Amino acid sequence: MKLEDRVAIVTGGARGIGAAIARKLDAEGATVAVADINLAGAEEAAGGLERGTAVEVDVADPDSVDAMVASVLDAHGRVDVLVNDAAIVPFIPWAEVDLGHWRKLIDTNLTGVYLCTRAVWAPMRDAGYGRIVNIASNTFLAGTPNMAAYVAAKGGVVGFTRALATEVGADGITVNAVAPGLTASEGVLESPHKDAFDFVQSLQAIPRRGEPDDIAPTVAFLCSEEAAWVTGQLIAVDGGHTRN
Ligand code: 4PL
Repeated sequence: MKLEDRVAIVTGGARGIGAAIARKLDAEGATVAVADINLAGAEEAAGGLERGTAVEVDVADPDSVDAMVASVLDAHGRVDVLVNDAAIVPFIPWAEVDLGHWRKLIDTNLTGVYLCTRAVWAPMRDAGYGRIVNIASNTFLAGTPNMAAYVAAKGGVVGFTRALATEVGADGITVNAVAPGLTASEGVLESPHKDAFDFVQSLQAIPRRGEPDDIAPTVAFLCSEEAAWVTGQLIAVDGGHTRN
């Protein structure tokens, strides 16, 4: 298997795309720490895995993030893989965006990626090995409406991915981003985004609904040793909705 003896953290792993990623990394042999602000959800998701553990984290809170990574290092002795999936997915017309919303989205969706990455970086550098995969969004490529702060944060995630990759490549650490399109996660299905599936399907090369399990294999590849020569990249995984 691709990830035997590897320890992975998946933020936002309690449900949706993060949970699908946690299942796939587990199936490939990794020990997966399911890290989520919803501890009960993380425990349920981890309970369905071969080697899953649950840990609570608010990715926007530096102390919470540092404690989460410390607990994973304490339990497993290493962190080989970080998947930054945790994010808020809003549906809010531009006219209703205020500074509070803007700051909250940037704090969670962009600063959260920075904080989690910062917390795993030193152990990865010391080990001379690491795989960081940031879950961006094809909304950054498409300019999707009703989520301006989200799209801005995801654009920031792509920029951070490119810049960090350059600085940590010599330490054996790769940093990549995956851009899912509209995906039938629990969060999307309980939001107004669920009404966009027909329209988005009409733009895709492959005319069906994207599912969380459609995203996970590309993430798992980037988390594997075999992806050693791929870094700083953004890969859209969206049925051909966008191209970059
Ligand atoms: C195309 O990342 O990529 C809606 C909601 N539509 O969160 C997303 C598209 C949404 C998306 C996304």
